[in-house]
Amino acid sequence: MEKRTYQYINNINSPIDLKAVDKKNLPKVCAELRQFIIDEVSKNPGHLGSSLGVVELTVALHYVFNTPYDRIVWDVGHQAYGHKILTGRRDLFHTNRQFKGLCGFPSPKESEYDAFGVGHSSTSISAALGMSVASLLKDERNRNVVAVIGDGAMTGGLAFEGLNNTSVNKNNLLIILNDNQMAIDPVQGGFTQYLVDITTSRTYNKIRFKAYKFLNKFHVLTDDNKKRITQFNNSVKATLTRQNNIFEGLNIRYFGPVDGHDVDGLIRIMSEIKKFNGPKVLHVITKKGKGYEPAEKSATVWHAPGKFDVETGERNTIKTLVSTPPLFQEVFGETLLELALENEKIVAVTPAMPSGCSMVIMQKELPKRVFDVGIAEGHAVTFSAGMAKEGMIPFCNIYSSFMQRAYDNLIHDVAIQELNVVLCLDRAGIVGSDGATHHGLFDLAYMRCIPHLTIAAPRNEIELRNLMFTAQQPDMGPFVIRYPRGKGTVVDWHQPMKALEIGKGECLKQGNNLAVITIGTMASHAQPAIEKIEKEFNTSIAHYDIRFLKPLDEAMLHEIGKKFSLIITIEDGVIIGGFGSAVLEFMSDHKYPVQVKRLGIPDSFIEHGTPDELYHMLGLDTQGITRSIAECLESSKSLRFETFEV
Ligand SMILES: Cc1ncc(C[n+]2csc(CCOP(=O)(O)OP(=O)(O)O)c2C)c(N)n1
Repeated sequence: MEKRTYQYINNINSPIDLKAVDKKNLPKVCAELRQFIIDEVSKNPGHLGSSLGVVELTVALHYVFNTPYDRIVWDVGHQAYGHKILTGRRDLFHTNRQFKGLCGFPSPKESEYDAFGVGHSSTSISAALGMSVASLLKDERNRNVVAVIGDGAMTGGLAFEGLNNTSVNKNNLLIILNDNQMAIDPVQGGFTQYLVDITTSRTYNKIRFKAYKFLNKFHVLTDDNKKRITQFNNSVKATLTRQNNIFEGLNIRYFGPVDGHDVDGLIRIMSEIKKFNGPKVLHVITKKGKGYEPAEKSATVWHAPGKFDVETGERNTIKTLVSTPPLFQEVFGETLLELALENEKIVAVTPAMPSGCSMVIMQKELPKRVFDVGIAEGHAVTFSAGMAKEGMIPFCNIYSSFMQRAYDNLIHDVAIQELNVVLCLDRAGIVGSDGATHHGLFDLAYMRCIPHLTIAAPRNEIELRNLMFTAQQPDMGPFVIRYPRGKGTVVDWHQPMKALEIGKGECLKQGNNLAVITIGTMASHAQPAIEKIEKEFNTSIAHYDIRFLKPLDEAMLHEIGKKFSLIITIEDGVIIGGFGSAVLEFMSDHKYPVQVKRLGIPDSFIEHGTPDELYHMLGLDTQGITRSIAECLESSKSLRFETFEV
């Protein structure tokens, strides 16, 4: 690819530089910014379509507002690449999402321009409202706070809670609703249709904007009469379109819809509405992937496309002649369909991730039994509980870190009632370049303490299938299956399924000097380490796969407690309260005189990087596990080492 020269953005190192650009040249700034994002993301993968869609909006925001004093809170933050590039991070952008490089999401630790840390959806209105209210309390009346939220993120309950609260607190919040009719997959739900409806009443919207401007000019748009004006607006709107404006109904002034790719128009309207006190919404219509044809045509694929050729739009999908193990996600998707074809009680629920978790496979064949409920994890769990109460068997697939949103739904709506919801936690463990907000490291610890749950972690694809098969059998109660992102270890995975005994682990290898107990796919990290130590030091190590975190295989743990004085537990989750803690508690409760060394995630948030880099850093790759086993053996004096290099 030819090296491009950028006349404008190469000289923009902060929004002050941007403000120095003549307004008539801003479309050129936008074109360069867009090209820069495309070039960089083609070589160093990340989110693409969303950032392309908000290029003009980003430029306009930094042109109009006085950042970082004014706060811009990006929802999710996957669309903030342009923001990062314009706020002093252009030259570092090639490190985006890499180990020790820029974070793929706004992060206040990285820049004062990143007003609030994000990664999970639908937080922007609540956070920005809090900031706006705090600013008024501190008498910083001239501070503007802007929440930029997509129509996908608007489907999350938290966004509505924020809206509801916005109307009662004194604040100056501006909510920019970035409406592209897409989440990762097409946006689902009534609200998206509602946005289409209000978008079509342009004449009414124009009249109202003019009225606002007029009233504001003569200082009659006070807080006292604002409510009456919005109510009047709503009644006019109701007469004209037989529909109320939901924002105006909540006492939040609504502006728009406006063309989100007209940078000049955006600047004009933002400069205007900035003058109005009180909460307001600006509805902006954009195209996801704008300016790059393949991304415009196929927004789901180009949400996060991996590496690609800028000229041809060809994506770097790995082609190999050698058979490799499939992704856990593919196995989940294929197996779900297979089971659903046999068992008509099975339904599938996803909070807006049908492609990511491969539920699209079932969606294609059995669309009536697949429910994309929007970016609404709490609702997904309670909705599944409702279906289970009526005798269905919902497979509710939620990414492990997003499941944190639905904790009480799991306890209150599923576990207490012992409902047969099969909760499939995708992306458990280290996820890689999405980083701290997305690693699925807490689930083992936060699930283990909930009564009535069965919690399992397959060590390979065949076990995933067997666990799914087991979970859909009658009267299983709440059943959690957590598995990682990416490939497992078994190529020939498509074998007949069989039921597994609940709470039964497996001894993968007998041994005498030390017991290693792993959970899930950590078995494949440990296995070569065990072989290496055994070979080089003439010792014998047993390896057990616990498989079920709950109920624990007590018979197996008694056997281990009686036979060994040294145990190493290995998990891809937090050490505090996780699987290793469960073993430690068990050994203590049963008074076994054993030393339990727990390997897992320490008490800190893990940043972004490739899984290999991160597991290496954490000592959870084969090399690190080898070292830990050696150290353990050495400290116990059951084996003497003069030198040991790993
Ligand atoms: C709580 C939570 N659930 C799911 C996701 C995954 N996710 C990231 S972006 C996205 C779509 C967001 O859609 P929208 O807000 O419309 O932004 P767009 O990508 O269309 O610009 C989803 C579902 C997330 N980040 N957080």
